Amino acid sequence: MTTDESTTPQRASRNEKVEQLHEQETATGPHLTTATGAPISDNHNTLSAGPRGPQLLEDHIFREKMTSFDHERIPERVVHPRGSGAHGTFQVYEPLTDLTSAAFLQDPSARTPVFVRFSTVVGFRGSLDTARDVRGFATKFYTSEGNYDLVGNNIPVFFIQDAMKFPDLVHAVKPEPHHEMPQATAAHDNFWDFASLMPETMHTLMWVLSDRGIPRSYRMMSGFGVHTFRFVNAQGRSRFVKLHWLPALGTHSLVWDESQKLGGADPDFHRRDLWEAIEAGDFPEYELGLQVVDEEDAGSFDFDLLDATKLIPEELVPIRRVGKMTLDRNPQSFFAETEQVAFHPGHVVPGIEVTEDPLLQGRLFSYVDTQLTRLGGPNFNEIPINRPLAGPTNNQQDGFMRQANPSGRVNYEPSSLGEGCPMHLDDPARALAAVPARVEGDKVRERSESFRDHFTQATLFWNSQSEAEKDHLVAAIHFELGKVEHLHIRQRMCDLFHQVDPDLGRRAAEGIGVREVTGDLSYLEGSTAPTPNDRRGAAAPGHAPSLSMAQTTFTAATRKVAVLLAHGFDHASYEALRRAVEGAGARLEVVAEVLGPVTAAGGEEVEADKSHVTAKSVLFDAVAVPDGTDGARALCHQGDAVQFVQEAFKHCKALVAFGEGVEVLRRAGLEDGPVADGAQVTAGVVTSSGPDSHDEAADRFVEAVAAHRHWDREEQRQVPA
Ligand code: HDE
Repeated sequence: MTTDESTTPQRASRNEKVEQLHEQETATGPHLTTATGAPISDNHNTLSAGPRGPQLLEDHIFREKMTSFDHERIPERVVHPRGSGAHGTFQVYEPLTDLTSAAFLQDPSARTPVFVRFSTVVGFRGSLDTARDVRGFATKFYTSEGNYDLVGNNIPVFFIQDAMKFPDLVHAVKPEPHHEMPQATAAHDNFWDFASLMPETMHTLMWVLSDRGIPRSYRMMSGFGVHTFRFVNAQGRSRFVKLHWLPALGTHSLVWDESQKLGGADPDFHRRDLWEAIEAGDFPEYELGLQVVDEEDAGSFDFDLLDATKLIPEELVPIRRVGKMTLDRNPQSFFAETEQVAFHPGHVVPGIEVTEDPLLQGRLFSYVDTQLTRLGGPNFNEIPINRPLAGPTNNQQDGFMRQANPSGRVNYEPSSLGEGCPMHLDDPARALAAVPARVEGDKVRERSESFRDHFTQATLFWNSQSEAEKDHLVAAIHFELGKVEHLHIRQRMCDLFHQVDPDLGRRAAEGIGVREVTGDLSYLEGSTAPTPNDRRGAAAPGHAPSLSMAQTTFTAATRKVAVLLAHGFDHASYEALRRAVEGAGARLEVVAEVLGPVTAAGGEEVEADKSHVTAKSVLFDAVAVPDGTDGARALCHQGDAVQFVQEAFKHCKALVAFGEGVEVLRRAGLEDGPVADGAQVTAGVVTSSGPDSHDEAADRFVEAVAAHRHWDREEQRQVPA
C-alpha cells in the first residue's frame, strides 16, 4: 500500500488536464480565481442591490475571500515565536561508520537537504531581533531514512534540569501577566525572582548575560544540541555524543548599547542580515562538531552527562569536525516554511538515539503536543516543509488537514489482503531502535544527587572570559538587575553571583544599590528549589579558553562598511577603500545626506545607497571617511555624519579617515593632535596623512574590520553617542 496517489491512471489524466489549463492560462498571464479555481473579473466591488444598495448574501466571492482572511492567523509558538529560516545542504567529510549507522553520515559525496530556523525565545512573533536572549538554532535534515531534527540553541547549557520546571521558567521570563510588560526581555522582577530561587539557572545565566546573548548575526553564531545524545553504530555499539555547530565566520556579538538602538533602527536586523547574505551569494556555513564519550568513561567527569546545565569543556573532550552545512536558499513563503516548520527532538533516524536526560525526556512530549494546537491537528508532518523525502508509509489516516490517505482497502497491519504491506524492515539494525539498557528503580519524584552542583561550571565560565567579556557581563547584570524593583531580589542575585566568584558578586552589587554581599544563601532553606552549593569537583578546572569568544575565527568577509560621502570628496581615496574592502569579501555601502548622486572634487559621481534618514551606524560593522577638503568640511556640518562616526567609535568598530577626512574625527572629538605621517592605527582607528598612504591605510582598515571590535577603546566612556 502507498500513500502516494499521483501514479493512479485517473490521477495522471487529471494532472494532464490541470497542466493544459495552466498552459492556456500562462499564455495570457495568470488570472484571479476563487479558491475552487473559477475565474474572477472584479476583485474591487462587492455584489450589491444597486451601486448604493446593501450587499447581497449570495456574494460567494466576497464571503470566501473574507473567510480566508479572517482565519489567516495561527497561534504563534509559545516559546521561540520570532524566527528566520533558510534552506541548504549538509555534507559529511568522511564516513562516520565507527560512530553511527545513520545513512546521512556515511557518504561524503551525498548532500542532505536541510532547513534551519533561527529564533529568539522570549519575544512575540513581531518583536525585535536584537534583544538579550538565548537563540534557537533548529535544523531539519531531510535524510533518506526520514527526518532528523537537531533542535538546539546558541548556548550549550540550559536553565533547568527537569522539564517539570519549564512552564515556570517560561512564565517567569515572558512579560508579566497583569500588564504584559516588558516585551522580549528578561529584565524584570518576575524572571529574577524565579532565578534567585532556582540556583540551577546560574550557569546558563552566565552565558546569557555574556555577549553570547546578543549575537552580531545568525551567520556568526554557534549552535549546540545541549543534551547528551547517543550515536549507535551498525554493530550496536553506543557512545555518548554532544553536537555543535561551528560557524565559518566565527562567533561574534553586538555591543549592548548597539543592540538596544538596533531594536529601533531595524527590528529585523538578524532576519535581514541572513536574507541579504543568502541573496548576495554569501552563503552561511557551519561545521558540525562532535564530542564523543565512550559509555565506560561517562562516569569519569565531575558532573553528570545527563544534566543539561553542564557542558563538556573542549579541553577535556576535543571537538571532532565531521561535516559542513551550507545555507544557500531563502524560503519562498515565510508562512509556509518558516512558520509552519515543526521541529521535534524525538525526530531521530536509525543510529541516533535520545538519552535519559530528564529535560530531553520532557521535550519528547512537548513538541508534538504543542503542534496540535499550533498547526491544527496531528497531520502537520504532511505540510510540505515537514514532509520527509520518502514516505511516510504507514496506516495512519484521517484527521484534520489530512493530505493523502493510504489507498486501497487495507488500513491495518498485519494483513494478508494487502500482501503484508507495508511491512517491517527485516533488518532491525537499519531501523529505529533503542539500545538495550537495563532500567530499574523505585518510582520517585527526586533529583539525582549527581545533579546537585550548580556553581562549578558557572565559575569556570567566569574564569575563562577575557577582561572585556567580564566587563560586558557585569554591565549586563547592572542593566538586567537595574530594572528589578525589589531590592531583596537584587540582593539574592548578588549573593548567588558571589557564590560563582566573590569578585563578580562585589562588582554586580556596585551600581544596583546592594550594600553588602556575603554569598549567604540561607534564604533558600526550606524552599522547594534543589539545594545549591555542593561543588562536586574538588579541584574544579580553573580556566577553559574555549569558552571565551576571544578564541574564535576572525575575518572581514561579509562585513558591512559604510563610507560617508559629501560633495567634494576625494575619489582616489574612495577607490582605494573600495578595492581593499571588496578584495576582502566585505561589502561597501555609500551613506550620504540624501539619496542620489554625490559628486567628487574631480567631478566623478557616486550614487548613495542609503541616506542619514534611513541608515544609522549601528547597521554597519565599520565606517570610513574619504579624503577631500570640501567633502570633509561638509560632513563636519552634518550632525548625522558626526554622530555616525561617534557612535561607531563608541561601539568599538573599525574606523578609517583619509587625509582631510580626519577633520571629521576631530569634529567628533575622537582626534586631537596632528596626524602622524603615513598610515597609523590606534585601537582600530586608522588614519592616513595623504595620498601616498591611502592604499596602506585601506589595508590596515580591513585588518581592523576583521578584528570585529576594539575593546581596548571602551575605557573612553566620555564619547557621548
Ligand atoms: Fe524547546 N520548545 N523546550 N528547547 N525549543 C519549543 O516547540 C520545550 C529546550 C528549542 O524554530 C516548542 O514547536 C520544553 C532546550 C528551539 O520551531 C515547545 C523544554 C532547547 C525551539 C518547546 C524545552 C530547546 C523550541 C515551542 C524543556 C535547546 C524552536 C514551539 C523540557 C536544546 C523550534 C515548538 C523552531 C521550541 C518545549 C527546552 C530548543 C513548547 C518543554 C533545552 C530551537 O514544544
